Parts: sequence; structure tokens; C-alpha cells
Amino acid sequence: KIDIYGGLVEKKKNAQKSFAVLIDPDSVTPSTLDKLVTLATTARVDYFFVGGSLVLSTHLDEVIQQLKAVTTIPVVLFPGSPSQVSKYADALLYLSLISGRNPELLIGQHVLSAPFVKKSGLEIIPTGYIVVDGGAPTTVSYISNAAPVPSDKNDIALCTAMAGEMLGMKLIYMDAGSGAQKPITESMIGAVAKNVDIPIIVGGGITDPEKAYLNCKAGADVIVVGNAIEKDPSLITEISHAVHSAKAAKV
Ligand code: 1GP
Repeated sequence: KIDIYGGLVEKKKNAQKSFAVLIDPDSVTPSTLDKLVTLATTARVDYFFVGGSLVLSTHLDEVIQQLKAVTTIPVVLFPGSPSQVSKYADALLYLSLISGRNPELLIGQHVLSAPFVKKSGLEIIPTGYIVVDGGAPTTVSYISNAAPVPSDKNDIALCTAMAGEMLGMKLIYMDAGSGAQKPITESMIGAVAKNVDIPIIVGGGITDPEKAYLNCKAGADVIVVGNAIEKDPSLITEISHAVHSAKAAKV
């Protein structure tokens, strides 16, 4: 069995950066998924994240089974709701929306789904989820019914991340929301990275290799890209290269 979290911690020790491709089960077909996997394998993508704020389709299990059948790239669930749990994945980001003040997304949904999540046998990774304003309202900011962190308030982001770490979260996920007009600034990523020791995932509105590289330099450990790759799958190769080349730049 793979130890996803252990691997992330190990990579962080070595200042090694990872690239995760986000798959929205609603926007893939078996044939687009096949092409994506081929590209991702060649580009040495580190993880597939699967999920979304709104998953309308009911074929989550099938999508993950198809992935597992053809690739050894680990599959990590990034659930928008407790229904997005599949025993076929390798791990689950157990998200608590610590930037919001909606009790349901901080703890309520977790209580209701706890027995089911535990029974899944998945590696569960407690994750402090911080949603940052991405310019225009994103699906996550609407669905969560919680105000995102203003994009220029680095202090709020860093205090939220520090609190999350001290509460025992194992990861921080900073997200400007899928398709964000404005991705998270490097200065905010840097402020958070200087104040927590746990690995930091950054995503939302990243559309080019330069931004991915700069985010890694600023302190991101994992870069997540969904939308941009859906539009142009060939970006996988360039972004993966940019992320992996940022290793030496950190220290
Ligand atoms: C969204 O962080 C992810 O939750 C990825 O966002 O689809 O904009 O790449 P994009």
C-alpha cells in the first residue's frame, strides 16, 4: 500500500515539488481520460486529484477504476461533498474549510459521514482547506456559503494556516477556486509557507508553467491544475517540467 502522506513529507524535506492534475468526473469521458493518463504518465505527474465542488455525475467509482487500471500514479480524492468517497482511490483529503465559518464544512458533514469514511479503508489525510478570493465568485465560494480570504490579506491566510497546523491538520490546501480569474499571489503563499511546517497544496486559476514555478519558489509543495488542462491537455508536460525544476530554487 502506498503511503501518500509519508511521501509528501519526505519530498518536502528534500525541497522536492509535486504536480497534481485535477480530474472533474463531470468533464471526462473514457476516451479523454485515456489520453490524459498517457500524457500524465509521460510527463511524470505525481498525483491525480479527483473531485469537485459540484459533481453531478454518478460515475466517480468508474473514473477511478479506469485510472487505476492503466496507471500507477496515485489517485487522491478531493471531495466537494461526503458523497465523493470511493474505496478505489489511494487516499482522501479530509477537508475542513478552516477559512470559512460554516460549521457544516468545518465539522458537521464529517460527523455525518465518519463511519462511512472510516469503513472505506482509504488513507485519510486531515487537510486545512483555505479558500482565497479568486476575483469573481467561484463555485467553491458560492457552494460553501462562507466568505473566502480576501486575496490581499496575507495575515488572515497565515494565521488560519497556523491555527490549522496547531489543530493537527497534516496539510494546508490554499485554493482560489476552480477557474479563478486571479490565482493566489506568491506573496500570500510565501507568508503561509514561512509560518507552517506541513506541506502546502496550491491551486485555482493556475494556467501556465511560469505561475506554477513561481508558486513553488514561494513555498508551495504541490501545484494543482484542473481547468487549464481540460482546455489544453498539452500543458501537462510544460507545467510538470516547471514544477519539478523548481526543486533547487527553494533553499
Ligand atoms: C480547484 O485547485 C483546484 O479546486 C484547481 O483549480 O481548475 O482552476 O486549475 P483550476
